[in-house]
This record gives sequence, structure tokens and C-alpha cells, in this order.
Amino acid sequence: MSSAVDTLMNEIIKKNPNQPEFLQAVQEVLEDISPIIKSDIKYKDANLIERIVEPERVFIFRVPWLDDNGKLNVNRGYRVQFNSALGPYKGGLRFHPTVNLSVLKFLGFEQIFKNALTGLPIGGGKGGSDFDPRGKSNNEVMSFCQSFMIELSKYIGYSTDVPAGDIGVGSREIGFLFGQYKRLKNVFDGTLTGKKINWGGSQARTEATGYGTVYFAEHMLNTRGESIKNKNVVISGSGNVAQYACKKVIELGGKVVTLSDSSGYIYDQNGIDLEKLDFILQLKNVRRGRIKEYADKFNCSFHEEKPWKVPCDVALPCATQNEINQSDAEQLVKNGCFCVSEGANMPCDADAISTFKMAKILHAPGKASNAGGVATSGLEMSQNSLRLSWSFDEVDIKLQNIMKNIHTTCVEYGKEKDYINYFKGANISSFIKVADGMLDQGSV
Ligand code: NDP
Ligand code: 2IT
Repeated sequence: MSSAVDTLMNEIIKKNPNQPEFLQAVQEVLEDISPIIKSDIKYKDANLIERIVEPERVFIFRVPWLDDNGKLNVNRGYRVQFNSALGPYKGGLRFHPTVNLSVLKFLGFEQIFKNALTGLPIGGGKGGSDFDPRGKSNNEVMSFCQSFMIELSKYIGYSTDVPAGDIGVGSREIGFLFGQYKRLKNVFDGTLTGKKINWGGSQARTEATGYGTVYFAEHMLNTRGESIKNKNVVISGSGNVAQYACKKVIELGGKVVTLSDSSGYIYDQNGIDLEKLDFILQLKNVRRGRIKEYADKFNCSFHEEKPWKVPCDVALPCATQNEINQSDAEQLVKNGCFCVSEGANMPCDADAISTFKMAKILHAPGKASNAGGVATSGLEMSQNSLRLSWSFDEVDIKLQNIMKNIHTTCVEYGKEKDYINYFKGANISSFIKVADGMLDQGSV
């Protein structure tokens, strides 16, 4: 980085102690945009960086809820309203014991640039709680969601801030949150996305993040005259994003050999087919069990570690942040992996990113490759405002176009001599869009 940007980064580090994930996300963006900041004085004069790393607003609140034994529990709730230069704050809610302000600020910061890449009029935000839905009954999850919404409802609205799902928040939680929002506000509107299709949700939203991640991988592969067909694919995670990434790879003729959860991964050398994937959907979305059951049922192996040692052509990290470190990245490259499309947010740490960059493999940052989820949330907002619904194919075609456009933009801004730097392409193009919006709107 240039010394001016180094100085800026040091200031940001001083101002945000104990926020490693947030600082990691900021550093990654600043490294790529530092030539722009240096060459374009208008951004420097307007203190653009100092402003863009500061959330417009952060809410932190107490969430008391009763469990099935009548005991009162307390969790911490958050909403980070990061940047509204391009539209209402938009971004998911994460319910996971690891949630803290650093994690949500990193996610909110990434969301600003991701949302800009979609080309839709949405700003960036994120929220959630350290509540752990795992092992909780439906009643307990509902009790938590209702209490969470009593506070969150004061800060959101369809033109202000539109939450959706993320880790630990799927259509069940969105249902409980929406029901409570409606009861408190007496409005039926598009304040939340990821709703079920029969009460205001969009076709293809459930599939969108995973499908989009694979559409993006396909575009990257096409730049080398390749495609997903007949490729060996390693996927981490077995939640919403992993499930539909898996489905799209199967549909496009690729072979998915792993899925995982926080306890380990299953390796199915025959490939996961649609029937086996149905078992995963039942296991994870209905029975809420562990991935090991797949290995027992289909007679394949289960390993208590991450799946990155398994040889593959394409890797789709779809679980969580920093799930690929330097040695994982080296192992992947050594085993022949030449395409990584991030379904998760920031799944690669800084050393892993450098390893892939040095190896010149195809590597897309989540803010580009997983943008299909929030883009389809944007389409859900449009349909809610129009009070109509589009068909699955209509939404899927729009999603495909959005992913194609994001890929084209990344190539345009990220092309280097013999390599496309997708990180640079995504960071520079989205930064310019957000920064110009902020400049136009004055010193707010
Ligand atoms: P889910 O809650 O549906 O699934 C999460 C999956 O990741 C589970 O298999 C979970 O395993 C695993 N996982 C979570 N935390 C860890 C951890 N610390 N270590 C190992 N495995 C872990 O979430 P999603 O599929 O929705 O989200 C996955 C990723 O995709 C996240 O990074 C999210 O931010 C990102 N994303 C999601 C979008 C969406 O539309 N849902 C949009 C764009 C990005 P276990 O059950 O054992 O915890
Ligand atoms: O990280 C993400 O983009 C999401 N969790 C989806 C956000 C959304 O508003 O659909």
C-alpha cells in the first residue's frame, strides 16, 4: 500500500480496536483502491475513506426471551446501518454464537460494495445476534425472533432498512420476524426479504446465492475456454448457499464430492446427485441434524476437518469467514484446483488470497460471486413495491444477467497482463460507484 493509505489504515486500526474481522475487510479493499485514492484528488479532498469506513449508525440492544422451561435468557442484538449512498440499507441478519460488532461491521462493510455491484439501488447494512438457533425448539426460536423484532422494528422499514437472512436465519426465522413486524406496525410490506413465496417472497430467492455463485464460476471458467461440466467440485457448508450451489453444479454436469458443517465434511467420490441432495435438504432444513448422517446413509467417509485437502478443479467455500487459510490454499493449488468462487463472505484470509493470486488461479471475492442472493432480495423488493410476482424463470433470467454483468465489470476493472484480478475489479468498480454517490450527496 502507499504510505498515505498506510497512515490511513493505522488511524482506522487505532479507532477500531478489537475488531479484527472488520479491519481485515477494510485492509483488503484499501489495498486495491489505493491507486484510485492517490490519483483522484476529489476522493482525498472529501475524506472519502475516513467516511466510508464509519457506519452511518449502529444499534446494539438487549434481547430477553423465555425458553421452554420458563427461564429468561438474554442475548445481544445488533443492526449496523453502514452506508445509504445508493439506497436503503440492505443486508442480512446472522444468528450465531460468534456474532459480535467486528463480525457485523465486516459483513456490513462488504455489503456496501456487493450491493453496488448488483447495479440495484440498495445501500449496505447487516445485523444479527449471538443467539444460537441450534438445539432450540421452534417455540424458543419464535420467542427469540419476536423479542428481537420488538427492538429492531424501530429502525427498519421498506424505504429505510431491509433485513434478510444469513447464517442461522432462513425462511423459518424470517417468517417469525415478519409476523412480529406486521403485528407491531400493522403494515404488510417489503421490509424483510427472503419471505416464503406464498406470502410475498420472490421465486428463486432461496436458490439465488448458491446458483449465482456457480453462474459466476461458469463465467470465470469460460474466460479460459472451460466450463463446470465434468469438473470435480469441493463445497464447504451444507446450509442454504451450499445446498443450491450443489444443485446448480449437478445441473450443469459437474461432480460435487464434498459438503460440510462445523463438525466436519463428507467425501462422496461417486458425486452427490439430486436424490442425495434431497436427503441433505431434509437433514439440514427439517430435521436440523449433522452432516455425518449422510456418510452413514450413503456409505461414504466422514472427516473431522475442513474439506480443502480433497483434490478438485473448482472449490466453492460456502460456510463462513476465514475458512481457507494459507496452508488450505496451498493444498488446493497443489492438488490442481484452479477456480475458487466464494459463496461465503470473506472465506479466505489475506494469506490465502495472496496464495491464489500468486498461483494466478481464477478467484472471485464473495462481494462479486455471492451477490446473487442480495440481488434477488432487491428483485423481491421491486415485486413487493409493484404488488405482483414474477415467475421462477423471469427471476432466474434476471439473476443470470446480474451475475454476467458483475463478471463483465470485474474483468473491465481487474484485467492485468495475463490475469484477471477479480478482487481488484470488484473493489475498484464498486468503490467508485459508492464514492461518487457520496460526493454527490455532500458532507453527510
Ligand atoms: P446457513 O446457516 O444456512 O449455513 C451455514 C453453513 O455453514 C452450515 O453448514 C454451518 O454448519 C456452516 N458453518 C457456519 N459457521 C461455521 C463455522 N464457524 N465453521 C464451520 N462451519 C460453519 O447459512 P448460509 O448458507 O446462508 O450462509 C453461508 C455463508 O454464505 C455465510 O458466509 C453467509 O454470510 C454467506 N452468504 C449468505 C447469503 C444468503 O443469501 N443466505 C448471501 C450471501 C452470502 P453448522 O450447521 O454446523 O453450524
Ligand atoms: O451476505 C449477503 O449478501 C446476505 N446474507 C443476503 C442479504 C440480503 O439482503 O438478501
